[in-house]
Formats: sequence, C-alpha cells, structure tokens
Amino acid sequence: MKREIVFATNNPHKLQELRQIAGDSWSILSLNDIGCHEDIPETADTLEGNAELKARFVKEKYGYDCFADDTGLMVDALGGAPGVYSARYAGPGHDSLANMALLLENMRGKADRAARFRTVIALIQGDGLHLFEGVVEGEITLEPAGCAGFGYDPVFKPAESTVTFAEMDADAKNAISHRGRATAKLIDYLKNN
Ligand code: ITT
Repeated sequence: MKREIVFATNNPHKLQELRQIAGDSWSILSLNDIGCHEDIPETADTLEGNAELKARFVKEKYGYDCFADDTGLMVDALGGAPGVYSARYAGPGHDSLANMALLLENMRGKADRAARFRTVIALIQGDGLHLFEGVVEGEITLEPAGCAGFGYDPVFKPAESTVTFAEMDADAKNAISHRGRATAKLIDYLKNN
C-alpha cells in the first residue's frame, strides 16, 4: 500500500512538481485533500523557520505527518533580496508578474546578475523535525523568456543551462532545481525511515 503524507502548500505548481518527483511510491495529499483551507502563517524570517511553521501547523491541527517547503530567490547585486520575502516582493498579493517586473527593474544596469534559488523542506514525522536543503546557482536574465513553470522561472537561467527554467520541460527543471534537489534528499530519507 502507498504511504500517505501531506505536502503543506497552497501552490498547485509545487504540488504537481513534488508528485512528479516522488513517483508512485508515495501518496502525497494536498491541504485540500485533508480539508485544510486556512491561511497558514509564514511569519519567520528564515526559510527554515517558515518551512517548519507550515509543517507544524498541519501536524498539530490535523495529525498528519507532513512536510512543507519554503523557497527564496537570492540575488547577489540586491544584497540577497528578495530572499525569504520572494513571494511578497512587490506587495502582499503574491503576484508573480509584479514580482518579476520589480526584480527586473531593480536589476536594470547591474553587471553582476548572479543569483540562486534555495529551498528548505521541513518534515515533521511523529515528534521529529528533519530539514532538507536544495540550491541551484544561476543568473537573472535581462528579460523574461518561456512560459513553463511558475513564479520567477522566466527570469532565472540556471548555470548548467542555456535557457531559463520557464523554457524547460518539467523533468529537465526538476533534475537540477532547488526543489528537485531538496526533494531527492527528502525521498531518500523517507525510503529509509
Ligand atoms: P506555499 O503555499 O508553499 O507557501 P508560495 O508560492 O507562497 O507557496 P514560497 O513562499 O515558498 O511559496 O515561494 C516564494 C516565492 O518564490 C513565490 O513568489 C514563488 O512563486 C517563488 N518560487 C518558489 N519556487 C519557485 C520555483 O521553483 N521557480 C520559480 N519561482 C519559485
């Protein structure tokens, strides 16, 4: 029988990526699947803190073993911004187009375009907390390209690619992405525990 675990996210793109990476051995339940329609607070000032807050919320209120991810885009020329505030860079609306537009505006004229995505996954299993990290290095492009993926994908070109994440198919992105790398560690851990 497939083992069940909750992925505490409201982002349908993340859920789809995770299910694709995890394959058939796990049944990954969404917040919707367990009847959780609340806004889970993300009030910490680190990716680790927010990932843990989201996973603990579900474990404590719904009783399921659960994991959550928090992801940030860190841009060197902007002193690491938008970082932990990536979802709300252009305001509270979580508007990806507005976030990208603001990022490109703030990067106008900057020669150093180095950036990285970092994902932290927090797993709460029983009483235990486990953290898994994934990072991908790359750069911010001069303009958006591609329409696959989500979020900042059209303006992020990983170092090991000639195109942006939004110009890759899902398998190609997952093979090298921050979330792909963190998830591989999570799946490996779950297989052995
Ligand atoms: P949760 O419900 O899981 O919190 P979220 O969309 O709020 O979903 P995050 O806080 O982790 O997720 O995301 C921070 C921001 O980074 C947000 O604007 C996302 O669109 C963006 N982001 C996350 N993963 C990304 C990826 O793989 N590619 C491009 N942008 C990404």
